[in-house]
This record gives sequence, structure tokens and C-alpha cells, in this order.
Amino acid sequence: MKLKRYIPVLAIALAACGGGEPADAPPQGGSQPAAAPPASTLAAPPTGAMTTPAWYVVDNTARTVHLTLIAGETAVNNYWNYNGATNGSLAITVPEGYTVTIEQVNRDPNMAHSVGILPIPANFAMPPQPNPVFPGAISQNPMSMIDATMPGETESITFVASEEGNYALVCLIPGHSAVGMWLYFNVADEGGPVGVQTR
Ligand SMILES: [Cu+2]
Repeated sequence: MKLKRYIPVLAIALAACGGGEPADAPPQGGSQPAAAPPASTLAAPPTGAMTTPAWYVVDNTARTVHLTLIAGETAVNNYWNYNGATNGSLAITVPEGYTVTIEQVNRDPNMAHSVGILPIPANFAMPPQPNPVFPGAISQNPMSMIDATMPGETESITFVASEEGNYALVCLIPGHSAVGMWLYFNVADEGGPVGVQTR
């Protein structure tokens, strides 16, 4: 009987000694960009001329916008980019009230990615939460490294850009936005300029 009394104490001691890894330790592996400390404030939105690249297709009769967004299009930021852009260096502006489809193609040879339209945070030090600003404006299992949009996959999201404003287009895989996998996403007031800007 006396021995049994010690077993719970021992178990607690073992539990306290185990699990030395911090819960938010980045996964080990060769495909991780160097962890840069998140900027205390976000890089400013681009102010370049508005353009309509081939991947931005607007139909003013159907009131739709189709965006082809390639995660890992280039090796920039170790593939953690959209159409080669990172850190808000690209701003996509769509007309208010239009139905927007974002066709996300994952060409990263290694890593899952996702896409969501979220409020602009003060910074990306904290992992973004999967709460899109418009219903449907987020891809499936957006925080999962094994069940988001996987290498070689294409996943589309469709939503109505129902409210004018300035938002962020974000990869929600933990750690990705912190090292720059996000863009600016704006919904223009009626008649305002739409298209794509770079710095
Ligand atoms: Cu990502």
C-alpha cells in the first residue's frame, strides 16, 4: 500500500520533466525559411500604378473577378510567396459587390499553403485565426500542414466582396505569415480603381 501512494507523485514528477520542446517550436526540416522576427509594424501598402495582369480577370457584366494565385510561384522566400510576392508588396483591389474566385495553385515542391481574407493585423507575430471577413473567403483546413492546399494541388474559394475596405490575404499555415506570406487585399468603393499594385 505504501508503494502505491508514491506512484502518482512519481508520475507527476516525470510529467513535469518531460516535454521540453516549446509547443510553438517550428518543425524541423530543410524547407523552412530562416525565422525572421516579425516586424513590429507591417510594411506599407504598395502605391504603384494599378494594372490588370493576366491572372486578374474581371467581368463587369457578370460582376465577377477571377484571381489565379500561385503559392510558391518562384523560389522567393523559399517558395512561401503568392505570385512571387511577399510581405504586402502586392495589393489586389476588387470592386465592391463582385463575386470573387481565388484559384490557389500550390507549386511549392515541399509545403502546404492556404489562403484567407482576414482583417489587417497590427503585425503577424501571432498566428492568424481562421475567421475570414467574408463568408467563404478561406480555403479548407487552412492551418493544417497535412490537409491544406498541398504541393501540386489547386483549391478555389469563392465569396462576395460585400464591403468596401482594406484587408489582408494571408496564408494561415502557422509561421508562414510571420515570415511574409501575405498580401494586401482591398475592396474598392463603387467606381474606384481596381486591379493590382506593386511597390
Ligand atoms: Cu504558406
